[in-house]
Order: sequence, then C-alpha cells, then structure tokens
Amino acid sequence: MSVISPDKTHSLTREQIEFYQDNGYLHVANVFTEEEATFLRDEAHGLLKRHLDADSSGTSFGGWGSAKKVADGPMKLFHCHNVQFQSSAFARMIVDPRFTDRIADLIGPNIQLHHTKMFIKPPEQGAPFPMHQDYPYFPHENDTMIAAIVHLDDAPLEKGCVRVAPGSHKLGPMDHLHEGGHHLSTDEYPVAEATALPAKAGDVLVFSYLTAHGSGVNVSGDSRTTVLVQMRDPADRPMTNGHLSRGQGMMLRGFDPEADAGTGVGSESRYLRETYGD
Ligand SMILES: O=C(O)CCC(=O)C(=O)O
Repeated sequence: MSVISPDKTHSLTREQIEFYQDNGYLHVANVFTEEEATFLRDEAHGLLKRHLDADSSGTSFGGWGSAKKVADGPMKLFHCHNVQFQSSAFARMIVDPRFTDRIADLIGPNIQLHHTKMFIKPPEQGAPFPMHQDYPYFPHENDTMIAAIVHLDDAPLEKGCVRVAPGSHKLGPMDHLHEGGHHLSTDEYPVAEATALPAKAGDVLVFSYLTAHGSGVNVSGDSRTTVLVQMRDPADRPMTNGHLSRGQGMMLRGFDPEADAGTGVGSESRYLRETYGD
C-alpha cells in the first residue's frame, strides 16, 4: 500500500463514529501492529535516555502539581513535547493513513497538528492526572480538537491507564481549578470513579478536548509509554495565543484551505503571524 495516494484506505465503522459522538471518546484497537509499537517504544525510551543523559530540564518531573490531590508520596513522570522533531519514527507515525484516515472520520478530511507529547509513566510511582478537559489549555472556536493517545506498550488498570467521563463533552467547557495545571475538583470528579480504558500496545484512544479525562498512578513494575497527538480541523481558530509550539500547523492529512503563508523561506503560518505580527 502506498502512503502517497489520494485514496482513503482506512475508516471507522458507523457504530464507532456514533459511539464517539455519544460518549466523546473511542478506543480503536490495533491501529499499529505489536512490532511497530515495540519499535516506537524503543524509540521513545531511547529518546528519554538521551534527555536524561543530557540532563535536559523538565524531562523528569513529579507530574502536575495537582497530581498530589490524587495520590500521596513521591511521584514521577517523564515527558517530552514534539517528539516528531527528535525521531523520524514519530514523524512517520503521525502521518500514517491507518491513523489519520480514521481520525478524518471524526474531524473531517483536513487534519492539522497542534502538538505531540510523549509520556512515560515509570514503574511503581508513575504520576496520575486529575480529571480535566484539555479545552482550558487551548480553546478553539469550533471545538474540533481531538487527542489521540497512541499506546506503545500495554496499559492495563495497574499501569494507570487513561480514564474518561463518558458524555462529558456534551457539557461544554466546565469550571476548572487552576492550581498545578487546569483540573476539575478532585472531590466532585475523583479519577478512580471515571471509566477506565485499559489498552494494548498499538491501540489508539481518541477523545474530544471537551471530554473530561485523567489517569491513575502506575503501581505496576513496568513503564507505561504513550504518545499523545493533539489535532484539529485547520479552519478551527484558536481563541487564545497560548500553547504555541514548534510544528504546530503541520498538515497530517488533506490540506489547509485557509493557508496564506506565502512561498518564501519565512512562510510562518497565519497563527504565528497573528500572534507575533509580520
Ligand atoms: O496520559 C495520561 O495518562 C493522561 C494525559 C493527559 O490527560 C493530558 O495530557 O492531558
């Protein structure tokens, strides 16, 4: 199968699309093969090792400040944004039609990258995420923003798998507390009571940026390794200038109908020009 082709080669079923519309999330199994997931996992852990060897600041941290409201004790999380600039394996992963063709059934034919984020939740003390919507981090006019979490190893319950509040996307933007990251009240929305979504290596978990989600502590003996890809319809405009990042605006599928960046070497996207001027 050629990946450079106008053909749409992968689709979600009608049931999957309706499930996503009703619940605000979807678990798509086997998007990538086990072998591919193993290769990508090795790339992720290699990348982490390079960062730790170089003592890169921020790679290792205690999780969001608000994680302390979910669990006691010292917690740890490894993370890295925009991994496609650090390993070509991830550049290929985010434009793979097995991935993007299915996302197109939810966003539309044109898919634009917002950012990517690798998380490695280390064994035994992998930090949790309190329940939250992603909306407060980067609100957009048409709410097309979707996160897809690509699982590079198995994420059973004990590894602190992702959890969601099904149907919460229909509530619109919810009130968040803004300490140690934007998050919902941990009393009103305890992460332990949300629907757990254990996943296998190669599975992709998709949810709207309005779907409340979080995850528990990794209490297992193995790391939980994921790459989150945040994507939008290119015609959906940001309402704030926050959360800009390298690579934002890259087309993963289709084209940008409003592209006006010009042809020169300084062809910054319209988002960057609106933010920083010409
Ligand atoms: O990977 C997880 O466990 C949750 C990540 C998350 O909630 C986020 O990045 O917004």
